Amino acid sequence: MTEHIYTFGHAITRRPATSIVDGLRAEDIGHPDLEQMLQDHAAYVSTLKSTGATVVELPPLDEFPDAVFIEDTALCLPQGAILMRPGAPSRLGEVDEIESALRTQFDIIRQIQGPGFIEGGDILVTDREILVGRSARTDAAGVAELESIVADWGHTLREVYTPQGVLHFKTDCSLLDAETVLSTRRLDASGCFEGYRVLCTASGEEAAANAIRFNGIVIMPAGFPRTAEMLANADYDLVEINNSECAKLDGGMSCLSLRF
Ligand code: CIR
Repeated sequence: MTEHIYTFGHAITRRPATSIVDGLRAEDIGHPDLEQMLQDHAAYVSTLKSTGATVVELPPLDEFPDAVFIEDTALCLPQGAILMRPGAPSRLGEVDEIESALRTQFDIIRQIQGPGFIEGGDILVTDREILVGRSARTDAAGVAELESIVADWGHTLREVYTPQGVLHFKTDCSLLDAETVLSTRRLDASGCFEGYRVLCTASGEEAAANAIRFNGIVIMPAGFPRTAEMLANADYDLVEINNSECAKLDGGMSCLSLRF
């Protein structure tokens, strides 16, 4: 396969802990069931592995209920890894926990020092640029600090906006290939994807937008048949994974791994 930003040899995941019932959520629609989440997580890990990637599986962290959503703690780029500074106070300590795992994989590690905040869920990396959505978790100072780091590595960063009331930028979009993104209509309406081919989630299926392109496959949450059909018709090789439990905590396919 040609090398693209979605060509990955590695991923890091973290198993959900029993404390997952205390995870952050915008709206309480019931406690996640740990057993079901563990099953879904195992299916996710084996799907990543099925593409030939090596997957590091980190142990649960009971003191950090949201630590399974590991994507928010770092940004991994071909030149090195950058430790984030989560805007959710209860998640700040997750960064120290991921640092040691990243040190075994990356020679170069930089860190967002603050005072700004930024979470990985707000960052979409495409072949041509890094899009960062300001949100309730990612502020202008966090974006500016990331920009100064990635500029040294030759990346262009573009600041965009996460729709009001949406947790992260990537809650509402994913990269499908070098030219194409999957987006909700509300996010696409902001104009942030001008120059890309945009496929929009079916109405009522907005939660399907948090998918990931991982090597040859697109991993998406199960239960969104019209969006899945559209993607299959567009010739993407889909794997659907149950996301009922992570969805109770506003999490989805991208949040569950760091990919590099
Ligand atoms: C949180 O509110 O931080 C977690 N419950 C969900 C994080 C989801 N992460 C992501 O979309 N990258």
